[in-house]
Amino acid sequence: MIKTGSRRLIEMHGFSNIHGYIPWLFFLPAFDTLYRHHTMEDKKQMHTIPVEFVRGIIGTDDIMKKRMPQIAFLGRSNVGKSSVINALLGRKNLVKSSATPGKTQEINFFLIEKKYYFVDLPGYGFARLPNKTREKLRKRIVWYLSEAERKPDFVFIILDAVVGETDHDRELLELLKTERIPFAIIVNKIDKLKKSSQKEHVQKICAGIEGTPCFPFSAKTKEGREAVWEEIQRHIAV
Ligand SMILES: Nc1nc2c(ncn2[C@@H]2O[C@H](COP(=O)(O)OP(=O)(O)OP(=O)(O)O)[C@@H](O)[C@H]2O)c(=O)[nH]1
Ligand SMILES: [Mg+2]
Repeated sequence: MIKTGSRRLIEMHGFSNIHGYIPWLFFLPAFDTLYRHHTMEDKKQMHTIPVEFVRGIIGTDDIMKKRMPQIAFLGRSNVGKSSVINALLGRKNLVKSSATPGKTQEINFFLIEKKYYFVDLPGYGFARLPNKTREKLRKRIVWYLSEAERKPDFVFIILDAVVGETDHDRELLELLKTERIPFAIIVNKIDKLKKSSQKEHVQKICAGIEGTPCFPFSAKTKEGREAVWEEIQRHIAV
């Protein structure tokens, strides 16, 4: 029965001739890409990207031996690193965010789709944090970027759209360049800017960090989510 059916199909489409397969073979990767893109979009829309909090670390840990890509989120304290991760994953409180700077103190690993990690880091350089806490967090970040067994595969540096780039950000950019870690900028909290001058303002911030992909974003309104996801897709290669 099946044989008859498939044979008829073969005859109808001329597939019995081996040359008939060749043009179709060229289309297959394109179909595959389209299909994968489509399902990823659907998952984001439905907030069903599988996420699992693995653990928070403060130094050497077995998780660094895993071969899965790490996408890290870095930035000044209170800039919205944890909120950006929540917005990207379509969750409200997966990652704890807070109006009090210094909320995230450990290096938190989230396993996404069982294939790659989002890494939420503590913030740096918040003047109102006690010196001791600031120094401890700074050391933790430097360890992760330059001394750990494995470096992040890609880093998003998050800037505050109202504040722009600070000396602390510049210091971090230099470190990333020295360590040859690829990075992009997310300009977060654009909802706080006046609509009329938003574009110009963000462009000015981005222009200061020439040659680096730069994404306007709002964790509050979720604006910019798609563009950031497209960038992530380029670096997870799974
Ligand atoms: N208006 C607005 N507020 C935001 C946005 N993103 C974050 N926030 C607020 O900024 C504050 C800090 O957010 P977090 O996500 O905790 O910031 P963080 O960078 O993880 O902070 P630390 O863990 O302390 O370094 C919270 O009160 C958030 O609600 C945004 O896009 N727009
Ligand atoms: Mg945080």
